[in-house]
Amino acid sequence: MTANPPKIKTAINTNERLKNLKNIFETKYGESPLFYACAPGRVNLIGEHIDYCGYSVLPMAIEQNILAAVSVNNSGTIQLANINPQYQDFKQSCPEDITIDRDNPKWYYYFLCGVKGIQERFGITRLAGMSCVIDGTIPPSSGLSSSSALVCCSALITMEANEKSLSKVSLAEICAKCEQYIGTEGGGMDQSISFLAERGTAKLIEFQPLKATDVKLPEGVVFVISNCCKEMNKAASSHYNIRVVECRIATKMLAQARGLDSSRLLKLAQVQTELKASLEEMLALVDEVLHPEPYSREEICKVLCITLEQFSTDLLSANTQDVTHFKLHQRAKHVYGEAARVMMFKSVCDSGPAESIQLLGELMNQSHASCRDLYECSCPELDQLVDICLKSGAVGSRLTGAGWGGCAVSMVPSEKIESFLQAVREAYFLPDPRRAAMEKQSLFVSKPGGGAAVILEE
Ligand code: ADP
Ligand code: NG1
Repeated sequence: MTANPPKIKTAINTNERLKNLKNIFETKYGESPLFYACAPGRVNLIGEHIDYCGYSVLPMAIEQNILAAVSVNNSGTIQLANINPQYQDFKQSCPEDITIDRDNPKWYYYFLCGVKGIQERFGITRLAGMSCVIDGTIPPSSGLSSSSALVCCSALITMEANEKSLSKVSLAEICAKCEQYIGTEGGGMDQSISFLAERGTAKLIEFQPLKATDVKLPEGVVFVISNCCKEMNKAASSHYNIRVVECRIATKMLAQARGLDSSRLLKLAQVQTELKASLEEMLALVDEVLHPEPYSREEICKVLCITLEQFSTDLLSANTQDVTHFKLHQRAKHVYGEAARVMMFKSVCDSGPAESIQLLGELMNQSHASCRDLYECSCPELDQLVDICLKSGAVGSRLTGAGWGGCAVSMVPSEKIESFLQAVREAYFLPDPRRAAMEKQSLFVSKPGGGAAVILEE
């Protein structure tokens, strides 16, 4: 066992969930767990679909997490079970090169992503054998980062089981990379907040270098998460990677137009850095250089002076090979506008004038409109829910996470919280039996929670 952070100790007998997990573990494997690990999900308050473009985001960890009980042995085998019967048992003796099947993103592949990340980081040829039972409370495929919490938890478990030690920043960086083995070209927001979160504060997450700064949320408001009850599995669809690809192409088109070496640049933030321009100037540049009509492959290749084959291999991902048209103007407008909104949100939180709550609400509403109209990552259910939240007393409301389903986050004055919850319940959940059945876990207040940790039994 390593003696380095991140680690917390908890009084296991006072925690019903841990006790239950321990019982299930003992029944399943006939031994006691050696340690536990947990990694939280998150809600992103503002800054959507810009982490993979190199821009800062502003999430907070939520109480819901992935919790795992673990024992370690020298069998070289990984055995996984899940409290939720929807996720089947898994057992595999781990080779030096772990294979992740992108075409079939089963739950245990997310776990294996974390194992692979640590294995590669340390060049481990023979992994410690591990038996685990997983208990997750984050609604899956709902924009609250259940997949990343599973990857982060698995990396933490693998590090601990193999008696290695890493800083939280290194763990976050490794997990951001290794989750990509599942096929989604995500940014690093989810893994960063899962490791770097601290109870009681939201965080501004900056990339390159990765850094998390406390953001004090205003007094007198609470943040409410509501799930529109439509799931969207990122790895099993191409929506997400299409956006990543569109941003990559827009990067190259803008770079080319300004005489930069477009072959070197991959992210929209890099173009801004190279040009030493403000975000306002970047928004003007997008209007000047890119047209709103979708671009065909041929047009892009002509501008970038590349062949169709180079286009497919260098710019597209495996699951976007069939896409024929790309909306570059709209996507780049969203990214630069949203990046500016994040910085404004942070500075309003820092300066805290009396009217700040109204300003923060407006920024959240603008963010939703941009996600819906420019980035096209909302859906009718989310738009309806956001609308209902605003009519029910929220000062600001927006989709959170990848979108195309999943959750909205609303900022609500504390004194209105009960009437807000009741109004949303009545307007969105109760009229539909399926939603009504999911209401308890789909509408809740969220406070900034703590980060991932290994938990040792006392
Ligand atoms: P999210 O936005 O929540 O990260 P994704 O669609 O990217 O959603 O990932 C969801 C996937 O993560 C699930 O389909 C499942 O494979 C895995 N997952 C989430 N929660 C759990 C859990 N409690 N146990 C096992 N796997 C989980
Ligand atoms: P969720 O909502 O957890 O699937 C995804 C990406 C983030 C970020 C958001 C959109 C992964 C693991 N997560 O989050 O990096 O881009 O969408 O802001 O790909």
